[in-house]
Amino acid sequence: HEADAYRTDLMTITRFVLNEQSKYPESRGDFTILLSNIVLGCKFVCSAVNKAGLAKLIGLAGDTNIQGEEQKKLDVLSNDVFIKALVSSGRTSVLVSEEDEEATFVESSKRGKYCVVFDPLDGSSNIDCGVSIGTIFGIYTMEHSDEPTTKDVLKPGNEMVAAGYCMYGSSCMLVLSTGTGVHGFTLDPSLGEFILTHPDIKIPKKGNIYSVNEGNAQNWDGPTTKYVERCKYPKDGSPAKSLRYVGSMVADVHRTLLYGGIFLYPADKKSPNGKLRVLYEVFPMAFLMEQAGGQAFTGKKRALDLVPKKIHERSPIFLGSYDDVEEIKALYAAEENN
Ligand code: P6P
Repeated sequence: HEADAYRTDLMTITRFVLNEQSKYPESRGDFTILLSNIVLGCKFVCSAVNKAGLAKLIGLAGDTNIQGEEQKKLDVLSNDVFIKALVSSGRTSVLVSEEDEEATFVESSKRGKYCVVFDPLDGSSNIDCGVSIGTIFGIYTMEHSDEPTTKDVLKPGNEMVAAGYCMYGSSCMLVLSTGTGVHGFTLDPSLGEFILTHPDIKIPKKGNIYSVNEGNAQNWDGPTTKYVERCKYPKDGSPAKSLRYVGSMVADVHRTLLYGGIFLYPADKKSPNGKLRVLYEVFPMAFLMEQAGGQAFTGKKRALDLVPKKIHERSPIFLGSYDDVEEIKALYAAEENN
């Protein structure tokens, strides 16, 4: 009987990915090296986020820290860490970050075959009130060895080879898919390792939670208005759904993935393309939802079939349990036919 305190079959994220990659004899470990650098970034951000409150207490935040350097905002700091880790991995060529207006093109001596799109600290406006925030990332491969351009990342989400997020909350959890299902890893701070705690996550086929910012209701279009109405006043005698909205995408999507239901950030009159960004919010979460048996819809098409024209382009998004998204697809289709 193994002592509960020390399990000996520790499946760390690195071992897990090595096992996955060993299925591809031609793989040279590049993806494993890329991922280990993303994991390093997540560990750094986790530690910095957990100290954020304290940093304010001991005066590290604000204008200068104890070294008298300009104390960077956490999202800028996180971005610097991810950019440096990804460039120095020697496995990337193009990087797109929510924090940087322009894409980063890696110098030729350090180029690799992957392109990474990411939001280093999504929901960072929530840090000061202790709400969970997260890093979101998606990975494309480079199909050529010419000079990299933004064309290497302005691709449909259905060409992504991997996607994931790391949620900095009561625990630090990294949820990842490399195209063979979705797996959750929890950081064990005593080991400094992400341990496989949620193998092969599948989203319930139908849920009883809807997640949307009701404050935008006056600007919604017909199908979204009808759908939310149905959640609150079901016609078929079923119980009304519960509303859960954190306002931090990683937290709302993580709950949806584990408990089921639907997350909506619809278009509205003020923002015809909604608010969430295609490359590093919509695509990675849509990739994960499909891999977990759910789906993701833009109001017009399957989210992963979108072809972005600009690296910070936005799109409306409806994602979550398969049956719940089917319902809103039917309402948009009905409007299309009118
Ligand atoms: P709203 C956070 O600012 C964010 O980018 C996502 O993490 C979150 O889902 C969304 O915006 C919340 O937007 O308009 O409801 O505050």
